[in-house]
Amino acid sequence: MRLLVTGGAGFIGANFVHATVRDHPEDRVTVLDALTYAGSRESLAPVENDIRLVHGDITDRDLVVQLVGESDAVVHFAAETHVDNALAQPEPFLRTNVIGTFTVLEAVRSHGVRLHHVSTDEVYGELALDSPRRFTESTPYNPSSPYASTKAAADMLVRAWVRSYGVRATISNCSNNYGPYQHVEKFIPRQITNVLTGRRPKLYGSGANVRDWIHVDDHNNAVRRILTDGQIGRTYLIGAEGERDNLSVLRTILRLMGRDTDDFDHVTDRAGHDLRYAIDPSPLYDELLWAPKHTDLNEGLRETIDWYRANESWWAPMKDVVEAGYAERGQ
Ligand code: NAD
Ligand code: TDX
Repeated sequence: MRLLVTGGAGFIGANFVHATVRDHPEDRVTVLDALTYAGSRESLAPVENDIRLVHGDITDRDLVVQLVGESDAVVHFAAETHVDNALAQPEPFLRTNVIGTFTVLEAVRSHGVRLHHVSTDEVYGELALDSPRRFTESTPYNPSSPYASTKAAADMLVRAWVRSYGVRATISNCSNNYGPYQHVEKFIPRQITNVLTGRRPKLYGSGANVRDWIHVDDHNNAVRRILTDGQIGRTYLIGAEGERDNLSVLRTILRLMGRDTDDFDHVTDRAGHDLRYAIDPSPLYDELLWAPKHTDLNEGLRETIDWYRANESWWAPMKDVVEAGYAERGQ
């Protein structure tokens, strides 16, 4: 398969490319990535001789049409992804997440190419902490943040292009990922690298907010399964039943790193901070016979801490800039 991977120099996309090169050497992979602050060539260094990396923007219509025309399938990861950045400056989220997805859709429409669109559980809004409910594919969209609303808009465009133009697309909405190559602006890598650089971890509000954690390799395995066996037009929710509140994730990190579990700061809470996300992944288990392999979050965190310890040269150049931005916002 000739695969075009948008956003393949970012966290999840790079891990997807690594797994594809490892598990499907018969595939030919092209990455299209704008190499924004969130993307890096270094994340693809281990596979640089096995893939083609095109430095370009998903809103560049001519480039996207050309690359899609050379592909059998597109896996669309490229997006602006950080909720705190969206709150501070939403415009790039509109451009990349909405116009960028529109551009990809028009290109797959003109060439009749298969598309898998990667999205998030944040489109569903928040659940109450004590609710027995979890998100399913029929949960109504109710996005809270500028980030989530642009991802919701993109999902709606994909659904409309399937129905109106017969585009062969699937959508997945996944829960919070963790693992190697995640940007240090995000919760887990931020706390690990704060400890590694002698800073104190920073918890928003009381830390009662719950996220449903999944290892990035499990997410990517599910994406691959949907790409090959998924039903066109369907939405699949991807999750690994890893609900945990932020305070307990932070305390686990501190414990695994040999620190006092109270050795952190409470900082200004995120505006509109969603309380809880939780995915019901049973259709993926029952219909596509998928199951996560990384089911022990503590073990996954231990491996992730080891990765950040061993790969300081990957994250250190971004760390001071990210922390300066957080400090300006009182976080
Ligand atoms: P990331 O921010 O680490 O990477 C995004 C990548 O997209 C970067 O390499 C960046 O350079 C690239 N990019 C941004 N704008 C672009 C543009 N205009 N043109 C081309 N490339 C551009 O993000 P991630 O965490 O790897 O997320 C990947 C996808 O998965 C996103 O669509 C996100 O919404 C979705 N998702 C993420 C999570 C999570 O927990 N991280 C969970 C569910 C879904
Ligand atoms: O320093 C921090 N302290 C803190 O308490 C940061 C950066 C975050 N948090 C909290 C906010 C959230 O409740 O931790 C939780 C996770 O925060 P993020 O890593 O920013 O993730 P989240 O907002 O949940 O969104 C992530 O998962 C869904 C990704 O960034 C999205 O791209 C994805 O769609």
